[in-house]
Amino acid sequence: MRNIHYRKFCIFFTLLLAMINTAYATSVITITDGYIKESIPGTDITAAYMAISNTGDKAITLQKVSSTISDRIEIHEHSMANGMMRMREVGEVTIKADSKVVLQPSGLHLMIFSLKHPIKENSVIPLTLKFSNKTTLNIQLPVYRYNIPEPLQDVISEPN
Ligand SMILES: [Cu+2]
Repeated sequence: MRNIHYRKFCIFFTLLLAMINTAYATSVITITDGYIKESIPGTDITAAYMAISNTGDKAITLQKVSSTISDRIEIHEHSMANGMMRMREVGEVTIKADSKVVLQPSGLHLMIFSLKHPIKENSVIPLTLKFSNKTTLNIQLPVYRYNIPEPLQDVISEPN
């Protein structure tokens, strides 16, 4: 019973915030500053970034990301290994209680593979985020040009 009520509350909040600006929130999770980079001509991959805030008193994990534009979205992290910038899949991201995690160029990011069509600046891309507290957030991210600020090569040279 309590759970059903909570979900209704989340949906209400998500819709309300979607109308006001590009922040998305449940009662404890807030997504801000989200964007996707324009896909690079000739490739079918790109990356998405955002800040995820958890104002609750328990850690919450982002477990899965999906979208109509791709069947393969992974959570990645950049790291330095032997002086080289590398990316690896981390599977999920945990946001500690009362904390914020920022997905940003050269750090954690959402790697989007096998785009079903190229994505261009001035469009908006839907993403669905599934969290460990049984919350699902549907968000819309603006598309920005790829020439800011992450080195292009990091997106192209995806190690498998
Ligand atoms: Cu990546």
